[in-house]
Amino acid sequence: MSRLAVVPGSFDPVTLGHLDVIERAARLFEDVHVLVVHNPDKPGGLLTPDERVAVIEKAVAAAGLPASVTVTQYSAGLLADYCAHVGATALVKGIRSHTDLVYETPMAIVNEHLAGVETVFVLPRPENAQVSSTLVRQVISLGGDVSPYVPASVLEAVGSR
Ligand code: COD
Repeated sequence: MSRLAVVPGSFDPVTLGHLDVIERAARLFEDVHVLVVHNPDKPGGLLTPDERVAVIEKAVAAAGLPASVTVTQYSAGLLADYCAHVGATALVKGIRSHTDLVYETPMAIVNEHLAGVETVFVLPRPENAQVSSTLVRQVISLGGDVSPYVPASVLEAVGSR
C-alpha cells in the first residue's frame, strides 16, 4: 500500500519555504496532498482559497514535482478528519524555528490521538527558513519586490490584479 502524506497550510500565498517542504514530502512519500486549509486565526487574505490552489498547482508543476503531488482545499472541519478520510499516514510540517515547534507540537499530539496520524517535521534549506506568508503579504502591501521569496505563479497572480 502506498503511503500518503498531507502537507497542510494557509498558503496565503505559497512561498519558496512551503515549496521546500512540499518537495521534501514528495521525496519521503509516494503520494502527497497539499491541503489549503482555512485557518480561522488568520482572517482576511491576499488570495482566495481557489486562487491559492491554482497558484500552488502551477508552482508544483514548474518545480517538476511528480503527478502524485496534488493540491486541494478543505474547510469542513478538523484536519484529523481529513487525514482519516483519505487514509493519510502522516502530516508533513515545516519547522523554521523553535517557535514553530512550540506551536506545532500540541497539534501533532492531538492529531495523532484523533486520527492516528503521525506528524513529520522537516527543516527547510537555510535560505528558505526565514520566509513567511505574513512577511510576503506585508512587502506586497507596501509595494516591494517579493520575487526572491515566492514562486513565479504568485507574482503572476498578484500582478494580474
Ligand atoms: N520553511 C519551512 N516551513 C514553513 C515555512 C518556511 N519558510 N513557512 C511556513 N512553513 C510551514 C509552517 O510551519 C506550517 O507547518 C506550514 O508551513 C503552513 O504554514 P502557513 O503559514 O501557510 O499555515 P498556518 O501556520 O496558518 O497553518 C494552517 C494549518 C491549518 C496547517 C494549521 O493551523 C493546522 O494544522 N491547524 C489544525 C486545525 C485543526 O484541525 N485543529 C484541531 C486540533 S489540532
